[in-house]
Amino acid sequence: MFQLATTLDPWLRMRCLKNEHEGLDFHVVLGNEACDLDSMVSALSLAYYLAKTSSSTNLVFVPVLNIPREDFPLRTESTFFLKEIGISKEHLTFRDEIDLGDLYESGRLVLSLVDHSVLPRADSFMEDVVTEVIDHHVTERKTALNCRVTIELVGSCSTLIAEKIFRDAPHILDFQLASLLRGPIVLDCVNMTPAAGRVTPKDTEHVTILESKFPHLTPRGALFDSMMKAKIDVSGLSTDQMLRKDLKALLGRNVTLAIAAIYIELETFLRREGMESDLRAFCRRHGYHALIAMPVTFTSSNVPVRQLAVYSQQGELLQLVSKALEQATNPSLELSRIPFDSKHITAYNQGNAVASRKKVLPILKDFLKKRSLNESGARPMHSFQEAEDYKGQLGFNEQNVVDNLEGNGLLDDFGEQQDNPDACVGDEWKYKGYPTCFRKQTEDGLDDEKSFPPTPMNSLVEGCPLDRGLPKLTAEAILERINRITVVDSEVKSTGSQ
Ligand SMILES: [Mn+2]
Repeated sequence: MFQLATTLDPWLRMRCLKNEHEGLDFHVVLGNEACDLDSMVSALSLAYYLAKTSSSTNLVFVPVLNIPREDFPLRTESTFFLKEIGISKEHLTFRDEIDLGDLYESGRLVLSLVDHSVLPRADSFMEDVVTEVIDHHVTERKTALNCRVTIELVGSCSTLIAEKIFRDAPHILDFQLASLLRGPIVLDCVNMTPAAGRVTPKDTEHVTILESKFPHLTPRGALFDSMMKAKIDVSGLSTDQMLRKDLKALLGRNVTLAIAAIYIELETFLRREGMESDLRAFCRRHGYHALIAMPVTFTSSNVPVRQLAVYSQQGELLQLVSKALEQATNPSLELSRIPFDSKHITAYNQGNAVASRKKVLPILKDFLKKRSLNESGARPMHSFQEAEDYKGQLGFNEQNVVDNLEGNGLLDDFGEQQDNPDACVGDEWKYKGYPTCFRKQTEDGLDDEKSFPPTPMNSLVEGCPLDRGLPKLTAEAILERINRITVVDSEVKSTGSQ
């Protein structure tokens, strides 16, 4: 990629020299807990803008990525993008590297929020130092005298930051900052394709200005394609990271199941060195009794190939879960055993290639419910109603532990998406970072408490458009899929999702 001397990365490096900041006050620009590309870029670019335009000498401006550093490698398109534009991840500040609570308590903190407008519950005590909000989601935030709120429902929050910079400080724009700002806009707006229903005239206007000022920016299409590829590239991830990238957990009474989407062939996955000890460590570390891995890959003609593996250290549980999946009829997964030499793993090819994780989850929920009922004692239920009532006491719930893979709408699941500008594309990781005591009544009448709001479409294994194959990244294929997205999206919206 064409590069010029830049000031942004060196500026970020200075943020890291913490001992330089003693006695200073902090103005932190905080992205949302999903820490998708848009959130990250909005935080970096707004903090840079503030630093370059502030006359204050006792304020240090710090963009903070609202995840632990440990989780950053899971955001594969963000790590890819930063590398492309020459910003070192060593120069970033993550949430676990700055004690915001401490700064707040000592009266040294000011906050700007980008790509979200209200602090999550765990952070809400800092609400009174929020002086600025820039967001592109529908919000219930009340305007307050001491807080400047800019909310516009554009395709990408980065558009709003770009607008601010064009308007107030065009002189700070250099090649790197322009590259930085354009990336999430192109990604969130599905390569600025109107049919995707995400791009607004303001997004297009600002991308066009950036491109006219910096004609050597990577062509849009190539940038979009490479970011899409990076999104599902798990080649650099450890087993633990690969499993955490797109994970759901089902909590039964005494059993917790993890269901992980993975994007490489099962054989390749299982043959990784030290795999069994990795799986054991993964389950132990996160408290799972069994893991169901659901690889999805694609043939050269983009037909999805699904496989499935069950892992558990507990022989009986392994057999029971495997049997439940083998014998499922609604739908039948059409599993055929792949010989694999381990007493802790059963491996399958899944003949039913449209049975996504969304279809597999109810099978496993059902398994957990029956198991809990069996364990709950010998007394038979006297009526169906009694059994139904009893189910409510099982303490069964589903936990969405996906906190990354901001799938792109082209690839993702539409079942649980939220009515927000990002839900369709780009950064639906948002809202999925940390527990928010989210409750919703599920269709089976159970009060389904999740640590996270519903998964917006974010997973290659969840189903929908991807069931028909990985999108070919040609203009025609994108348009064709986008038409589908638009339809599904409006359906979801009309049902009042969220
Ligand atoms: Mn966003």
